[in-house]
Amino acid sequence: MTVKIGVIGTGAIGREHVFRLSRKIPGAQVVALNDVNISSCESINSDFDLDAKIFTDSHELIKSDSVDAIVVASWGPTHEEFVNSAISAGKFVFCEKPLAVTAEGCRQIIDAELTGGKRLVQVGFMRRYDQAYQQLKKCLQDNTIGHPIILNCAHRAPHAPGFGGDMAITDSLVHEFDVLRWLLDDDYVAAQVILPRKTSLCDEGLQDPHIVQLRTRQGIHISIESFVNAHYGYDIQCQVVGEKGVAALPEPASVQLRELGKLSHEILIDWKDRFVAAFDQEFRDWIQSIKAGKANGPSAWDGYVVAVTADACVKAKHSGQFENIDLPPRPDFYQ
Ligand code: NAD
Ligand code: ISE
Repeated sequence: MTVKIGVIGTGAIGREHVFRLSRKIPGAQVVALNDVNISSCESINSDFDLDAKIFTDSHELIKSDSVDAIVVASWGPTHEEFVNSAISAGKFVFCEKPLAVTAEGCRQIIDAELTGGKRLVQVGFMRRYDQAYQQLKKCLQDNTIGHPIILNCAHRAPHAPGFGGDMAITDSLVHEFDVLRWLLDDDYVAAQVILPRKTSLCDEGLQDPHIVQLRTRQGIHISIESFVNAHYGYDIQCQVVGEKGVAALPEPASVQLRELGKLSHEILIDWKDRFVAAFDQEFRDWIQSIKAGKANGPSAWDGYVVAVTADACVKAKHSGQFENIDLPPRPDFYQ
């Protein structure tokens, strides 16, 4: 069986996803494209030698009989509308983060899925599919370092063009918010944000870096440095301090060089290179789950928890205080 996919949003990541779905993922075929910028759909068809139907109306693409499942990779504020429309059409939908730009929007998507009685939504939290994070999780599950007590993490990017306001939290750190609760099998109860001296090497008026501190139900303390204009590279760190040892994400593989009086190895620059294998695996699993008839990746509930966490962090950034993260009980549907 081939899963016929319609992609909404063919900008930077939409284009990447079309490429991987049509060239790398068995059992998937991109049959439909939509973007407010029609020329980006046309260039995808010609660059990747596809014959996907170009829809000028996203909702027509979602309803089309020729489309089995939808990928939403348009701008964040449009996601909620398209995901709800896919649920109404009874179709599987993969939605890039954020699921919705407000926690209330995520909650309404959950309600729609619950009413339909079937899990249809997967959110694009691809770090769960990264081998390095999976190895770290296995180490914790095997109890190799005892109970985790403290996490020291960093999310550093070379530059953040177009980032304003609280986007370092709402656009980038959302990946940590998802992957760390998955890693620990835990949830957050409170957040505080510390604002160090600003780097001079970023747009005027932007606060960068931030230190986000999270406390979990189990009492684990998490500290995440978010530094999105760190210049030197794209560097994701996660170190777990346990009762009897320390476990950390392995560094991405790179040749170690001894030359000209130096010992060195490269640091990645682009998040796409760091997580390319994770994106591939995320879509392999998504296609398998569609064939099995039940979405099983990061769910609408996970998208909601991340939105609530991001809201608390933004509030904490402005208040300077610890802010509570209040979550309702998780519906059994998402267990
Ligand atoms: P982008 O601006 O390059 O592309 C977005 C595309 O959506 C554009 O081509 C735009 O024309 C189109 N679009 C906007 N409104 C639309 C509408 N109403 N209908 C149809 N098309 C519409 O942005 P991007 O970097 O590709 O990001 C897209 C989404 O993917 C964002 O939500 C972003 O947060 C997410 N993203 C996720 C990751 C990740 O690591 N998982 C990485 C990058 C981006
Ligand atoms: C980008 O939007 C992403 O989602 C990347 O994965 C992230 O690491 C990067 O910092 C964001 O800007």
